[in-house]
Amino acid sequence: MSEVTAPDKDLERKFQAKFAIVRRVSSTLVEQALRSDESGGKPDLALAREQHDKYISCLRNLNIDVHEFDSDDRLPDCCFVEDVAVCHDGIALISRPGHPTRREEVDVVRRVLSFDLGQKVVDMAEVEGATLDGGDVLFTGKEFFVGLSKRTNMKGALFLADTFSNYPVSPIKLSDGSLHLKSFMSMAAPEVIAVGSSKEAQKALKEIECKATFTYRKITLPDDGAANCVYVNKTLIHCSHEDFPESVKKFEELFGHTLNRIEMPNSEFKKVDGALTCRSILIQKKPKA
Ligand code: M3B
Repeated sequence: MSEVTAPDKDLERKFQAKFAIVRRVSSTLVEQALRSDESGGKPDLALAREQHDKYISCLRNLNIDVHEFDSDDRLPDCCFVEDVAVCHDGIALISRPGHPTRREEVDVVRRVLSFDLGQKVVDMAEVEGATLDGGDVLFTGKEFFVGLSKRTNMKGALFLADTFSNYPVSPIKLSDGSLHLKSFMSMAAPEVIAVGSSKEAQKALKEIECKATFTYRKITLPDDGAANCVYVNKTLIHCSHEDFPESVKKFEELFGHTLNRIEMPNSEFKKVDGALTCRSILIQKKPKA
């Protein structure tokens, strides 16, 4: 046997967070945030802010020290901080977001990661033509999968592979219709991938199964949107039953009371392609000086 599986405690540690970065919701989100279509209607600003406050309190209740930044109305998508940095093991990769209107979102986040949180910052801006959105990066605790999408290109994926050179990194080609890899999958627990039922989701999962270095269990949910959840500090934060009743039933069946679960509403962010992972950057800890 050549592959030695990491003991549970080491793996669990990859899903622990002491710090988080979040950013408040811009009033320009309603009209100007990017969205793939208008089918959901316009987000209600007050409700979006209420939902984000709830999310932030939830992180605080999990003992996470949350660094909360003001919104900037020139940056309608700035609350979706996940897309601008990928942080693991004391390293912070600052991305070049794939969409030009989002490029300036990185500045505030780079500053806090470096000066306040002591992370080693690596900047994608140094590589000509590389782009990456954090929403395309699935970290399993043991390896990375990076969606190649409208927002993330091969140069971006290769830069991530160089940055996190201790881990296997596999590019996953997304269908044209998909926004981000994490639009339809994420980690529901260590070694457990939650995935949606759509053709695009299943196709990406197939490619992951082919390329993976390690093995995972999967849970298949009826709704793609519900497959974006956050596992942190031994707690699964997932969609609310108002948003996705069938998928919540599935979470209940599969995890019951074996896992601490929290329901989190996301209806207003969904209208502009936002999900639960998008709304924070989680950081394990400050590296020792
Ligand atoms: C969403 C950006 C929305 C822009 C996140 C992950 C999957 C469905 N209006 N960004 N990271 N996407 O969410």
